[in-house]
Amino acid sequence: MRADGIRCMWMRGGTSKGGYFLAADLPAGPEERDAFLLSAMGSPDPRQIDGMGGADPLTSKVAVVKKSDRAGVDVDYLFLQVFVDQPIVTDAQNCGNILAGIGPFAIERGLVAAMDGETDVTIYMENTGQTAIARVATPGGVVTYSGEAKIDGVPGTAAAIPLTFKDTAGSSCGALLPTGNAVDVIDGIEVTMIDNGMPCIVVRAADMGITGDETREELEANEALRAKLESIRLKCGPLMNLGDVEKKSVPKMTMVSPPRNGGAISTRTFIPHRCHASIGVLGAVSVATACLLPGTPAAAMADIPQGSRKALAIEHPTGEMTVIAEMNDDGTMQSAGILRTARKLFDGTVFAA
Ligand code: NQM
Repeated sequence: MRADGIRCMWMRGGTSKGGYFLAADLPAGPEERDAFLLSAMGSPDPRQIDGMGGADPLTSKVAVVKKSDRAGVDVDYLFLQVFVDQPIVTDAQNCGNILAGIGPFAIERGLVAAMDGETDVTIYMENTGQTAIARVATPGGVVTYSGEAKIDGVPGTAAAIPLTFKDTAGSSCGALLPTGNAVDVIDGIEVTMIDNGMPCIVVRAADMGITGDETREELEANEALRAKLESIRLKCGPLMNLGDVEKKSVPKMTMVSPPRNGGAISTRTFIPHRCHASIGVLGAVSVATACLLPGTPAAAMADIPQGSRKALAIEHPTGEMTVIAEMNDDGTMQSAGILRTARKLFDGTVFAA
């Protein structure tokens, strides 16, 4: 391993946290790279005691960033999920929360020149081959992390980083509805297999034997629920064009129930083996999209605002995440916007054992 360590910035991106690297600083070969990242995070170990990871999939994440050669794109972003308790590093999913830190990181590392005021950073998401635009606060041409924006699941306030996604349908599954159906029946349960940026399986909470009011801890302690979710997930993986998903962190499992607090819908999400403390960004976009598809279990219980610009508050265990959906005339989603924040936590050198 490398006694000299690798340059890295640790950041909170949205409601997640992880290490942000320049691609050129990491070993080029995926095997050597992944071995380094596993060791740096302290995986596999449920406590990640010998590494930087926070013993939670939401804090065991990595971003690899480089200047882009693509027309109209500033940087390329590869997301890597480092499993906590298994020796797995996977690029099989994207992450919209870690995405929130990419704009500031790219400016801080000199990959993108900042404007005075705000700087738009166009980001190619290598995992799914799609682009997002992040707007970063840069007063005087310098990134600022402090501001008045509040996102549920993070204490305090910070500078707003609005993210906009277009054309995220079929990001990993090849189609918004990979089976061609808005509803399929798996293990006797009606499911919506959907991918508008994140492969998700949306089911009624009641069909899974829960109310949807449970805490993350209560749901994680429910072994019977977890077994039912995993059985459905393993059957859906190949149907969603994801192959065998036993060792993959997709598809995600979202259980929906009617909104409690004036939002569009209430959710509890497994990602896929731990329960999310809130909900993922692209996960929320995909669930919001299911709410807009007539005939789905989600649509039947969702409270959907009128108009071609819809604010859909996706309720989750620690509050809500609002998806701003711009609709096409035919009722499909043209683009999705989400407000996030990020914070630089440390900038230095991270070491493997
Ligand atoms: O769906 C967790 C997160 C995520 C993913 C997960 C995410 C997204 O909250 O875009 O942000 O579902 O693994 O970071």
